[in-house]
Amino acid sequence: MKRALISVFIVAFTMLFATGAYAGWVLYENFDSYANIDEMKASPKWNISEADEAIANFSIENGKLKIEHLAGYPNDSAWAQLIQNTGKIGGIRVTIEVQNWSGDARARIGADYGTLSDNPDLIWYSHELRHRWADWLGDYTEYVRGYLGVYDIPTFDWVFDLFYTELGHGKRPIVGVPYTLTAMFDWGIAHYQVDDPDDLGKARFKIIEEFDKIDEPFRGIGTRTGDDPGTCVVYFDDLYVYRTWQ
Ligand SMILES: [Ca+2]
Repeated sequence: MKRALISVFIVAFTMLFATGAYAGWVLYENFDSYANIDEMKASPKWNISEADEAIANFSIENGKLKIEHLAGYPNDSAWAQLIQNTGKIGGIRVTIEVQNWSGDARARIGADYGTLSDNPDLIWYSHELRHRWADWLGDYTEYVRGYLGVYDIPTFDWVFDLFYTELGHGKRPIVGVPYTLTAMFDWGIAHYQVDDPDDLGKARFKIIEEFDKIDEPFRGIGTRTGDDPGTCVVYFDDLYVYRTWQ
């Protein structure tokens, strides 16, 4: 009986690897091969639009992607969008280092989680480093923020929140320290985790709403400022993606 069971496993694993099916973390980009941003933009892995370049300067510096969010663009996002087989990207892990920031500023991972099943409203996922004014503190504060919420399609107006978390609020400085953020958005779970510079913990949310996947969902890394228009200079490096089953 045991022997038969082992044989079944051997056959199953052989089929698995013979078909090339694979799930797990793989390096998507380390930015080391690009001499400049034009080479990165020519890669089949990335899209940086003219609209993104209007509000932020993108460049390659020391094997990292540098994004400088310019002053005077409140509530605007600048993205480097992953475009290679995005339907099979169930997670993104990337190291983000903030050189400086002011006002309401964020450096983040963003993704379409899916759409609600009873209407086309979008479930939006983000995991980010954040700098903002805190009334309770009478000063600016910075922290890691995880968010999941529903937005109307086609207006992209906010409809309701699904989940919000803050990891390590005020425990560590952020400027000048590389943070490795793990974002996962598959299997009906929204997962947020910080491993470096310290284990700042993790948070998970189980989506109970019925939802559908999107064929070519948005996956990106980038910057944003809010109502209190800020600026930021941020480096991204060593980006891994979680490839789901083929
Ligand atoms: Ca690099």
